[in-house]
Amino acid sequence: MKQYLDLIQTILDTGSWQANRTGIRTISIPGAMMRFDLQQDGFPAVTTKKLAFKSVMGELVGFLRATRSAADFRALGCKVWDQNANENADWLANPYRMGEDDLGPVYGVQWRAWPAYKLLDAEQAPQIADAQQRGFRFVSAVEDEGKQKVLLYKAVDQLRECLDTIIKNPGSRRILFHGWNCADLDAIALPACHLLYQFLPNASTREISLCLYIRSNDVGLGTPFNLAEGAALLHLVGRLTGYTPRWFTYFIGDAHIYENHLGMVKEQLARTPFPAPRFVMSDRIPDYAKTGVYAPEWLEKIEPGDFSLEGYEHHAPIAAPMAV
Ligand code: THF
Repeated sequence: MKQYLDLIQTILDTGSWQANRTGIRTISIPGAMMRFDLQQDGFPAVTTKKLAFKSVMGELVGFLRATRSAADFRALGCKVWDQNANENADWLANPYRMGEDDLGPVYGVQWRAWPAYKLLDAEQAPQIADAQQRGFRFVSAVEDEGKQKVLLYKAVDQLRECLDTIIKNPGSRRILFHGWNCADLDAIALPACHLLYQFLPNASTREISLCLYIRSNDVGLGTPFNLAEGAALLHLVGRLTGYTPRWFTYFIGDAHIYENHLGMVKEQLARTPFPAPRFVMSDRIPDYAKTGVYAPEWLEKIEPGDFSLEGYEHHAPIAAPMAV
């Protein structure tokens, strides 16, 4: 995958060194972009080292199931959350941490069950009725700053709502889900890195694209995972809604390489990339384009083994430590 190697080279050539929360310095550039045509270019799996594909798909399935425990990620074949759950001193001391392996309401919780509250004036009956009609449930009557209010709550399944909109209103430019919940930043092991996913279906071409924004990306370890996850998610959403996955555009805010990953990335620059593999999804996932059956429950039913790579040629694995 040439774009990944170009990104590494650009960071090494033009980046600046900086300290950060982990104690391991990074060289970084502010702002980077990669764009893949999934029809022409194949699947964006790194080939200049071995991508831990099973682990990546385990993580994606964990997100889709709103997982908040490193133990649940492990059960899905993904160990990359263990250190963030159990080795970060700030998180270990955080009162919101619910014991061993807990991560708090990370990624999937926000994707599938974003906690939404409304504190409405008790006299505004039409507003209360409208909220209830949209799925908010009454929690309690409260007095706030001398006024009578009602508190309503809803867990918003942002991802499901994206799929519904792709089906019903593909021209919408609002088909997105967000992982950055300001109100929960104090209660999680790690604020979301990949945080904004926007789907762009086109009902004329029957193609669907994805723009992903990542505020901070560990180019040595995180980027290969997040690239594969975004592309796999676009394939899955396309299958469930009847669109062919097309453009995957990947934006990074702080694109960085940790000092102790320099050997790994330089070794990759010395290797010649192989042609991209093909991404294959199990036939048991209903194809909306063929069956006309809308089955969004597959967002939860999917298993890591439903995803595989065909013709994945790669260089030898390179191990590197994750900065905590
Ligand atoms: N913290 C840091 N420092 N970097 C990250 O990329 C990162 N993440 C997630 C949360 N915190 C982070 C965790 N994602 C690996 C891969 C993804 C991670 C964390 C670690 C990793 O070690 N990969 C190895 C082994 C994989 C395996 O065998 O399972 C690899 O070779 O790819 C960014 O989302």
